[in-house]
Amino acid sequence: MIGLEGASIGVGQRTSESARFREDVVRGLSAPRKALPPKWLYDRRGSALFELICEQPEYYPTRTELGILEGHADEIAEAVGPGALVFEPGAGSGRKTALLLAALDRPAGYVPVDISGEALLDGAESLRRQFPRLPVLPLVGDFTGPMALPLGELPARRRVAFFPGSTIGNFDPPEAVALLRRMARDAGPGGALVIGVDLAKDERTLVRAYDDARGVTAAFDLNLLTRMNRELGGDFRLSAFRHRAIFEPDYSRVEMHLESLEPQIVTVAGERFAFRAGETIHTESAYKWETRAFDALALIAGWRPERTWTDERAWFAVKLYTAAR
Ligand code: AVI
Repeated sequence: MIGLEGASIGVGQRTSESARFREDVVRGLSAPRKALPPKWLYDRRGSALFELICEQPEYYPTRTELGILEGHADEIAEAVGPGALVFEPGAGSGRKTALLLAALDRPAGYVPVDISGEALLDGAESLRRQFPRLPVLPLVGDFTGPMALPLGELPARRRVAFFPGSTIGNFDPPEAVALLRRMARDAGPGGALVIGVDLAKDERTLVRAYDDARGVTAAFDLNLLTRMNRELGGDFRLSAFRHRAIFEPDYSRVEMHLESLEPQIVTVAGERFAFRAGETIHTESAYKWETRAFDALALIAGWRPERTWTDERAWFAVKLYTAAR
């Protein structure tokens, strides 16, 4: 991780990033069930496509969470209390953050954390314009890895992790616990967590949300093949794969897959990988939680449930936790 005084990613970090991508691709495509970590979906085009997904009529989470934040911002702010330092792992477009920051009583500062330095700085700049008196201190780093944030140096009444968007749903439960535990450590004693959690609901709604009629999610998923072609010298033919969204009730999760439409051999990262017709690369899981089950998960990670705000259909929850010990 790099402090943002210099605000640029060094060559060393870029190199190790691409080495990690290569490693994940070789390992993931060599496995009996091919799979890749979802974080690689977010190159520049992937991130732009994700923003577009959020505007699709079928993709309810963004709109629903924004509605909850808008409707309950004052209550959330009151429960968080004055003088909070807000840190946001994987900071996104900033709209949700702005809603929270605007409602909070004299927040001590805002620390967005993201691996994409450029997007991070753009977001930070926009928030500085909206909140000229608020210290905004962006940090470049991969929040999915074991990094500790240097937050102790910043004085605050309370440190608050803000993790909206149901990004937690993209982690398998053991990884989710590890991530929440790191947030608890970063928040420290008396810290809080405000998190967006997408809730379990009917299969049709879920599958449509991850396979929209305009094909934006399909383009987002297939873009991973384009990325492997460009960055790892791959020869994936995009027309030989299709995007699929599948609901797995046993795991209460939607899975995104890239399905090979024919038997084929693909070369990428200097290695050859055979695909059977119908074989898939599992590119993302999105867990859909029951609110109580999520509370139990959070408790394992050191967070005590305090409050839950939801929409009228109970499709999405914004939850507040406090550090348990
Ligand atoms: C970022 N994350 C919470 C999104 C989700 O809903 O799981 C990513 C996404 N993938 C396809 N559509 C949206």
